[in-house]
Amino acid sequence: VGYTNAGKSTLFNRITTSSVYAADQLFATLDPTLRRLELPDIGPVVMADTVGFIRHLPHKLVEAFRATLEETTQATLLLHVIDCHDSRRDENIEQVENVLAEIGADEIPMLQVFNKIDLLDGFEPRIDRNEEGLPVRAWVSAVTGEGLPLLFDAIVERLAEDVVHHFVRLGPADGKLRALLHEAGSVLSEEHCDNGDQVLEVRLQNRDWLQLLSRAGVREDVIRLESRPV
Ligand SMILES: Nc1nc2c(ncn2[C@@H]2O[C@H](COP(=O)(O)OP(=O)(O)OP(=O)(O)O)[C@@H](O)[C@H]2O)c(=O)[nH]1
Ligand SMILES: [Mg+2]
Repeated sequence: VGYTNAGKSTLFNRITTSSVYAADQLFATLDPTLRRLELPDIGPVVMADTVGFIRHLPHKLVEAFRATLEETTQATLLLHVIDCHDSRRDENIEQVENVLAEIGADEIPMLQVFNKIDLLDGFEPRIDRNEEGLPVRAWVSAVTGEGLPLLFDAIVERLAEDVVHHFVRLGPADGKLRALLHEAGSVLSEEHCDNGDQVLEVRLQNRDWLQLLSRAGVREDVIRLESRPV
């Protein structure tokens, strides 16, 4: 997300098609604004490019954009792309944060991306962290590529916060959950038990895990194993 002209699409294309990452990551295009990528220790994720926000978005327009922006509210991590060279940088940040609040996306974890550092004199790419040591801001240039490896690591670090790794025992009635987990690319291994049950090793974002359980109508305490089966 970000103010219009901040460099969101440039960054999106750069990250998702860069030969550096493409070499050992698997990218598949789903839609021009959606790309699937495989992140180390995280698994498959979908990255989305969004429409730019503008100042004084009329309330009617906010309504019209609501469907598009719903994608934003479904995100696990928002990258707020900011043109750090723009004289209205701080107003733009505030404006975007206001729109995020308006669409109910202000509680979603966010990483600020201060883009266009090539336009600042002698500025080195870097990551700023909060008191807990979490990356909260990346200084990069989508055009020159400076800082993008740091940003990539910061994204992985922020997503890893919320990843769960479970072993689940599925019986014949749990076919729907099994299918959903496979569809999400979350199954690391599958073992067949003597009684016909299966033990699946899964890894995914906690919020996706809870959502899949709910879609399948399965209670977590019934299927989740407390420890790795031996
Ligand atoms: N100098 C410089 N220019 C950049 C950088 N990133 C993007 N731009 C330029 O900024 C302009 C806007 O880039 P886009 O990627 O289209 O911006 P956007 O945020 O997707 O814009 P909207 O989709 O309209 O919201 C283009 O002219 C880019 O070439 C950067 O790191 N440095
Ligand atoms: Mg764009």
